[in-house]
Amino acid sequence: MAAVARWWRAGLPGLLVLLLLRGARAEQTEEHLKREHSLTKPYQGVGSSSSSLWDLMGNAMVTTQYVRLTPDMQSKQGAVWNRVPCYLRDWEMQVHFKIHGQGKKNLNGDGFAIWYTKDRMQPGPVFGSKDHFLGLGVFVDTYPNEEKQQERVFPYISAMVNNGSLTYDHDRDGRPTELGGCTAMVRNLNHDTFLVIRYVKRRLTIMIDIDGKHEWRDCIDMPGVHLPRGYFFGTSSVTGDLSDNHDITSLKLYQLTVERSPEEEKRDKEVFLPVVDNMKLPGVEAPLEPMSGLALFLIVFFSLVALVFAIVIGVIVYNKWQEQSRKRFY
Ligand SMILES: [Ca+2]
Repeated sequence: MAAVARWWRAGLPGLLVLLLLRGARAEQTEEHLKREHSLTKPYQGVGSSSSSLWDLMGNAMVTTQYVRLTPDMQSKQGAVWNRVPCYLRDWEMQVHFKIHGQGKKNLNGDGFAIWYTKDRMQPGPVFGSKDHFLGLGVFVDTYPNEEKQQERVFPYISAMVNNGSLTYDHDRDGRPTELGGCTAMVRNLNHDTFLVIRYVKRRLTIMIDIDGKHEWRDCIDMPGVHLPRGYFFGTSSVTGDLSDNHDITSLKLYQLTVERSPEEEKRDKEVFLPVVDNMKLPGVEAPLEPMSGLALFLIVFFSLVALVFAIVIGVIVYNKWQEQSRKRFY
């Protein structure tokens, strides 16, 4: 998969090469497709069967061609969440999506989010899902909320890792907490649009294929992202005064098999809260190790010794002082 992306980006010409690579891509990745974490046509049982692997929420609805998170109407909110927690260490999520509506540029909103979080099925203000989440959120933000922003062209894709303590600043389009991002003109296109989130050896890479050329374009590349295992994949969307159809054609989750050196094994050890290296997330100070019995004994012992010592010194000083004052008096 990675090799294929590199070949594509190298811009090799020729239809034959392209076809071969496409074949290789399908063959190579199909083996690792994890059906329990993938949402594909015809969305068997989604929203109707209790045995489905996916739950619908809010205004989300299923058709034969897509899962519509929100229709192009004001004040809608919808989501679809995987029921099965993901315990893979290295994975890739391919999102096939379509955003379209009547609104002219920048008169549409709000976009959608792709989640890998502990908190599933909880409506809230972050693209229709819970704020102060635990995990990763990738946002395809189609409406610029921050007023003075000439430097950033929307739609804009950004990512955020949260340990539950951070607030997504909606009025500033999440700038204070973003790991990175890129502009992506994804609305009202006639060709298919894709986004891929790759998480390998603690490196988070987000790429987009939105120009109809079957090429992945880099968007975010961030090493040192530590995400716990056992979180849930999901996607959510919200509309406000402005709206769009936010449609998910498929979510395909691939298991990636990589070899790790002993050092990498050590570096990639399990975490229980999301952490990003060299980035201060408030409230993640490591909890103090519970004190051992010996340490506690030593602290109490030396405190007592110090106390006795202080009392003795105090008594001596007091006696001396009394003696002196007596001398002075007589
Ligand atoms: Ca926004």
